[in-house]
Amino acid sequence: MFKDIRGYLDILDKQGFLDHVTEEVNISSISSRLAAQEKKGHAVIFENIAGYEGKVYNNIFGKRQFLASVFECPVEKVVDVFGQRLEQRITPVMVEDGPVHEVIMKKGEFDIRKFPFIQHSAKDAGRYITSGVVIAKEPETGVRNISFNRMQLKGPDKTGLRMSPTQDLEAYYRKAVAMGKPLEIAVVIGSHPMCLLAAACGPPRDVDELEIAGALRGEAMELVKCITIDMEVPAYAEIVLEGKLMPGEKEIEGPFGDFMEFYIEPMENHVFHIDCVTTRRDPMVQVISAGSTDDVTLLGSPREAQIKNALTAINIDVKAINIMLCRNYLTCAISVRKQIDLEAKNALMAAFASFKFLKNCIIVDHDVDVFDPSDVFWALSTRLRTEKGLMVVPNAAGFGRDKYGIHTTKLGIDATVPLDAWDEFTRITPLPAE
Ligand SMILES: Cc1cc2nc3c(=O)[nH]c(=O)nc-3n(C[C@H](O)[C@H](O)[C@H](O)COP(=O)(O)O)c2cc1C
Ligand SMILES: [Mn+2]
Repeated sequence: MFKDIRGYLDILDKQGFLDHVTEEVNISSISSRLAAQEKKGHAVIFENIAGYEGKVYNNIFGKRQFLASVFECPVEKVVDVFGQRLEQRITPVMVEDGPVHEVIMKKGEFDIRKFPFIQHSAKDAGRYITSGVVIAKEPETGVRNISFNRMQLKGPDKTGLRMSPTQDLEAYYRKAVAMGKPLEIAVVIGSHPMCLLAAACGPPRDVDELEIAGALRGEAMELVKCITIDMEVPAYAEIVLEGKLMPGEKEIEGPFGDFMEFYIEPMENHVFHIDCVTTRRDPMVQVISAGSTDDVTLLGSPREAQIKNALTAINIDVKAINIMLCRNYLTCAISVRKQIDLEAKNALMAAFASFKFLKNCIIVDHDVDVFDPSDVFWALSTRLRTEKGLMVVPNAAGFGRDKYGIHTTKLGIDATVPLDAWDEFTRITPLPAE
């Protein structure tokens, strides 16, 4: 497998899926250009940003088929390979040195604002680090955690940092505070795609997610020791910020446009103090807009694997699953080959049980293309028997930032054909060509 993000971008480039923007661009124009790029479905790299050091890349998961390059399997097999590898662990290996230490800058020698991190949405508080993978250690056991956390640029060596109360990182931080010490963290920018996926997948607490990154890659992550903190980071990353969160320190952060396409109000959040920055030569910065294909792929694709595993465990014959149907991971369409007439309801219960944030789930037959929203809506309008096919679960735990609150009502829809009625429900097909 490719070693780092550069190797991955090379693959996309060879496939004709990486657009190079070589003309000089203004940093404030990048956000709207990303939206256009997303429609096109190609990854993009901005190579010349006026007044800034380094390149910016985005849309690395621009098409679902890109995941086939990441997992080195046909696109329809990604969910299975992902599901199998999520169950495995490969312990990282320590290496003496790595490209991420080609440039080392101590406090006073760097200004993180010189990197081309962008402002993503019109009303955001400013420029943000959006692709930062935070590595932290459980203060007592030393078990590593990796997670995404947005960071608002606040100074040459300071950012705001948002962690939700349910994140493992927050639990580690609370423990450090109870022990009266700062929580050291390393923030990785320019990660291997498997490292990004491992950071987004949120397994049960106290699993070293770098072992999951290794398992997803099928080979151990190579790590180097940090310069100023007791932490290990991927040797082939683009940029690492080393520093700490001080006990009890909070400041206003935000507003910030999130993946549901609403703004999060300004709030008291943590502060990240940076002591050292290390980079490769000519480092590249990944930017991830909230609600973009990259964001939704990172959030959604591990959940597809997890939900499919849960359905397979109760013998539901899943043909395909798409949790990115509505540009987030709150609504899922699943096509199944039904074996028992009412088992779509069991499939719905398993799906809701296996992923708490899931708000709506639609089960369709195997001949419906869950990757084509119009086909899913076709099934709703032709095969759903509304009086029988709805399953409403009032007031279950859902996604915390749902505008209607964390207790949401879940809607399950069985839009499948009664097993004994296939003769009437078989779709027309074109006359085969001679
Ligand atoms: C691009 C991106 C940005 C994210 N930003 C945040 C964030 O700012 N705060 C947060 O709590 N979770 C954020 N998440 C979700 C966490 O990464 C995710 O919940 C992760 O599983 C948490 O891991 P942990 O529970 O092991 O700490 C983000 C996810 C993605 C893909
Ligand atoms: Mn974790």
